[in-house]
Amino acid sequence: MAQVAHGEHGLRRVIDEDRELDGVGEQELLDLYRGMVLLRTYDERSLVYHRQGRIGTYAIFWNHEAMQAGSVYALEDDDWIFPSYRESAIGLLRGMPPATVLSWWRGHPAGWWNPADYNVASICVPIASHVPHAAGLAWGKKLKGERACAIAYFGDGATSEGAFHEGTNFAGVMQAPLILFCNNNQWAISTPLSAQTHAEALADKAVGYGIPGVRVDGGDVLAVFEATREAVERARTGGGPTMIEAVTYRVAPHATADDPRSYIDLERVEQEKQNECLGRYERYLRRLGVLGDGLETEIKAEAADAMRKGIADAEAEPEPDPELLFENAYVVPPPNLREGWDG
Ligand SMILES: Cc1ncc(C[n+]2csc(CCOP(=O)(O)OP(=O)(O)O)c2C)c(N)n1
Ligand SMILES: [Mg+2]
Repeated sequence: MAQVAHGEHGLRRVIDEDRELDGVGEQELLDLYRGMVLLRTYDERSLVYHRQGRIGTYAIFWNHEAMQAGSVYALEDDDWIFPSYRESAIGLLRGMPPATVLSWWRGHPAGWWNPADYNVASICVPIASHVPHAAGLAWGKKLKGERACAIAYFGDGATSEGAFHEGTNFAGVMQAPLILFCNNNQWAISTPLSAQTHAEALADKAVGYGIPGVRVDGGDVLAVFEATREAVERARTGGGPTMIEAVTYRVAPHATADDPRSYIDLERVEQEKQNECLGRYERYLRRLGVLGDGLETEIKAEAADAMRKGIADAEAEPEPDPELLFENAYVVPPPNLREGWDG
């Protein structure tokens, strides 16, 4: 395993360097591709479903698929995933039905899965608050002598939150088998990275906690996979946590409720779109002769079918009982709530 230097600033790349990875043959390359296409299809269809009023506000992750699929592909099924809202559909890579995630965005209780069914924790909306949870779970795995590790996903903005620092410090001190995966898309809603931090690189924050920090090109699915595979190996062999900063650029609005035209550089967005992660990977696979028109069409049709079924299943869910809202909120419901409800 390559030794990762503390504070490595250059972005690791595989696709643009036309490198091939050990242990990654045609089958593995295509499995990764299927995962990316599934995520991309989920994302693009979700935007349409939102516009049609079939799901609520939705956090778009277009051009984040390489970070999500590349890192999950380096895990085993026993390893735990802690997603933020940006990785809402990451469970699909573990066999979660699209209807479950769509139900989450519909605010329907069918969207709350049992985390132990997939080793995927609940989607976290309060920024960085899942980092200490992930550190605790990873430490627990170590205490029990289990092989599994955990990965927590968060954004560049999350690195300014106390919970990120507490969780990262804790993981470092306990040498918990944790991967801290930062999707640095350079925006936190309308706050640019330059207003977020004066640090040269977000990966440098790990160094202060005695943790290796690695920077990768977040649009290069194989570079993400390689960096995560090394971090997993480190975690499993008692080497403790690793922070991965995957650098990319947000080319979509923060969410469907956002209009970035008032703050973003639209020329830069257009430029970044030209090199978006799925197209970049497709060109690589074509260069290798692994992907052709027929297979691409087939894989995309499969994903589109899965989404059609997903939205149909989500919409077929019976209306939830409004009492559920209060079911887990109070041990003893206040009398005035009961009166208001009944009357
Ligand atoms: C604790 C907390 N504060 C504020 C918010 C409101 N909020 C939602 S998304 C967001 C920006 C987060 O940006 P970043 O961490 O870069 O993640 P990205 O959305 O870019 O993936 C903010 C401030 C929140 N959800 N939680
Ligand atoms: Mg961000």
